Amino acid sequence: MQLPKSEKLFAQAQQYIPGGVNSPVRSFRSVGGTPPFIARGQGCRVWDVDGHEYIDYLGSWGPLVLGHAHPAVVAALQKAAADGTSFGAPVEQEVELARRICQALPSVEQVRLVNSGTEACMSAIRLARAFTKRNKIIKFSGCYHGHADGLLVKAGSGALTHGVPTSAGVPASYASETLVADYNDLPSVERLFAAHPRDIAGIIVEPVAGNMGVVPPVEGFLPALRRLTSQHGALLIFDEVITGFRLGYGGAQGLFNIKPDITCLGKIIGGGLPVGAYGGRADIMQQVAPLGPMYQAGTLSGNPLAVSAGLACLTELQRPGIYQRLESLAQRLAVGLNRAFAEAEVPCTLNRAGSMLTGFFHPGPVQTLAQVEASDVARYNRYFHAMLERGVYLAPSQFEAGFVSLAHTEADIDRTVALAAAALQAVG
Ligand code: KE4
Repeated sequence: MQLPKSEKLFAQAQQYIPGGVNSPVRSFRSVGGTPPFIARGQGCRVWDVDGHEYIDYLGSWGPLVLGHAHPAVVAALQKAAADGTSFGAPVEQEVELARRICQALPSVEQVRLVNSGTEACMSAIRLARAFTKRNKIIKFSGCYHGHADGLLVKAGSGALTHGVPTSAGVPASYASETLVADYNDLPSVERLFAAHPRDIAGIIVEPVAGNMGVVPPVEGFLPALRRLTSQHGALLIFDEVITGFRLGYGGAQGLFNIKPDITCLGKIIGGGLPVGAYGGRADIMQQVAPLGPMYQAGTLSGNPLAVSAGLACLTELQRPGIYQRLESLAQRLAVGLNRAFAEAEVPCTLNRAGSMLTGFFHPGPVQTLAQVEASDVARYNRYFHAMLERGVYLAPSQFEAGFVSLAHTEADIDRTVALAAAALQAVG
């Protein structure tokens, strides 16, 4: 596929920006090739600077559940911008967004708005430590909670002792307070609690993993985490940056009927603008400055521009039948793709939770990171490019989630399925 303008821009970008991107996953390093520079989006489509049109299943990694440039979001932004974008002072809109979040998530009695999912998760961990006065945190390999130092950690050799950094620049001492368990593997969590019965402040978990590709929790996994944390005086932190308002208006916690102690949000609550949030039980949130001793702050937190986009998005998501529509479109896509993979006799396991999905080039099942890592990445990468050349933009990594939006139609889904069949024929 000819991308002359994108190639020129990418070369220029690499002069001024590390790797030419402001976030590594956009670099196409996982799938190879030059990332198309996007000129504009409208509904479920984006166009690159060379004029190629794509049906978009990336959706900016999750925020764009309404699709691109939704009229209600654009109007809200135009109105807010005309009145000033940020004051560093309380504004009415941030109260309304906080109220909507608390109304949507019964486990969240108070919430603090921040500017990214990273900030939300970083702050939630600090809060769990402040509330419990303990230091250790359990995370799961394959789950991602942003790039705060203590979260860029993998299991160390002594898996029961402490984690080791996965990034340069993270001191071993920072990683040492993070313990790493295996997703969907309850014994790996029980062993950590047995080894550290009174040191664990909390567990942070993606209730449906999206950052190793989509891996839903196996039956009983989340209730067991709820039981274990309660038994040991630790807090359960649901990282719903992806799943919040994606899997339903009540998020994954509503779908699975689990009440976490702290919830992290991002992506959809900003409607495509930078907004994150963390919230939970009132007695826990009392720790947060200026009420309590746990400090967290942000110049642009709750700014009227970003919050107005988030409010417009949540208003649309409260319309009757919205999530049934989303489910119907996503199911149509899953059925179609499974049929295309079967007809092409390509071993592929399509994991889906609502409108987030990943096709693993793996015979299945895919319920653990080890199984994810056994996927045929080279085949995924060939399929990715074959789809891109046919005008379908998938997640540029086998280990990321794709998303259906409310802007996709049955015709878009059916076209995607037909193109997938052609792509599979082409790449084998
Ligand atoms: P941000 O700081 O990127 O807003 O959010 C971090 C984060 C936290 N928790 C979960 C479950 C997340 O998925 C993320 C961010 N997700 C990645 C994609 N898997 C964002 C894309 C990127 O890094 O550019």
